[in-house]
Amino acid sequence: MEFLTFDIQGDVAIVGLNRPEKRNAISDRFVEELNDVISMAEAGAKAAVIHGHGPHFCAGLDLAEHVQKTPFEGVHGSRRWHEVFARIQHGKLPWFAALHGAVVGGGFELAASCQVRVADETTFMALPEGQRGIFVGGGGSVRCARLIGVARMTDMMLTGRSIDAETAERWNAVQYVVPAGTAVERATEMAARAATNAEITNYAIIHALPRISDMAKEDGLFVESFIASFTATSPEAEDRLRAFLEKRAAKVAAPTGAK
Ligand code: 1HE
Repeated sequence: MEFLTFDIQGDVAIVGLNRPEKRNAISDRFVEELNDVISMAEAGAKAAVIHGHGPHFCAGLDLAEHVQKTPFEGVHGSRRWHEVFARIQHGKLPWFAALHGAVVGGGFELAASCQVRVADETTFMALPEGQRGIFVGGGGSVRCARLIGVARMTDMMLTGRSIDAETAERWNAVQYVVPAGTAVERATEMAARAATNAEITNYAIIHALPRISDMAKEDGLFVESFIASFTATSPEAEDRLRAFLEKRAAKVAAPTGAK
């Protein structure tokens, strides 16, 4: 592989963006390779971590490639990002993004496709499209806006403002802030834990929650009942519920104090 690394640790696929000399900028071929790696992860793992090699997570769109496109090629290019990132957001696996350094433009869009974002303290996030004379095209107007809200995204795009990890957490752009250099380790621990969940429940979490949040309240509640019943009557749920009642399953633990 030219742009990515792939490894499996237990049930967790570890995907590394590996174009550090260009700060992991995403070209068309990079997107195609990511698509292939998603298939590899789905075939061999129950959860996945995505991180960046080198000093940054990802500098977004490969700007050198972008300037050579016709308008229509640009539309197809953006739609391809949508297709591939949708395989992360609504695929078979929960994805944990381990962030450090720049998480910029398309890098933020990629991180926003994952279900959980773990940022180390060096992380900064920005949407510099306004400065470059372009617009988000990797799903940001939907995914980033739903995470941080339209007003904050508008501010980031108009002013070119860059936010640090603490602000990103306050704004809901990431769920965890961890010490520098530990994001991959923490994300991998969480992914390994998620991999032990019932597969059908993980699938329901990934697919149902974002869809239900887009629905009207009554529709969401109606859909929830079907998913709740479908999961609870699966053989796996019966085994797990029996294990709890027979005191063979772990209890819920109080938080340990670690953030
Ligand atoms: C790149 C790219 C890139 C770096 N496309 N080549 N993204 C941006 O507007 C972000 C542009 N990048 C930066 O602001 C900085 O590179 C970083 C803050 C991310 C990192 O800074 P630094 O000092 O560590 O690295 P550098 O020296 O700026 O970059 C190293 C090399 O990577 C350099 O090339 P070189 O030939 O001089 O070694 C840079 O030109 C190159 N490089 N970023 C191409 N993005 C689907 S729509 C999504 C829309 C967007 O993503 S817009 C945001 C684009």
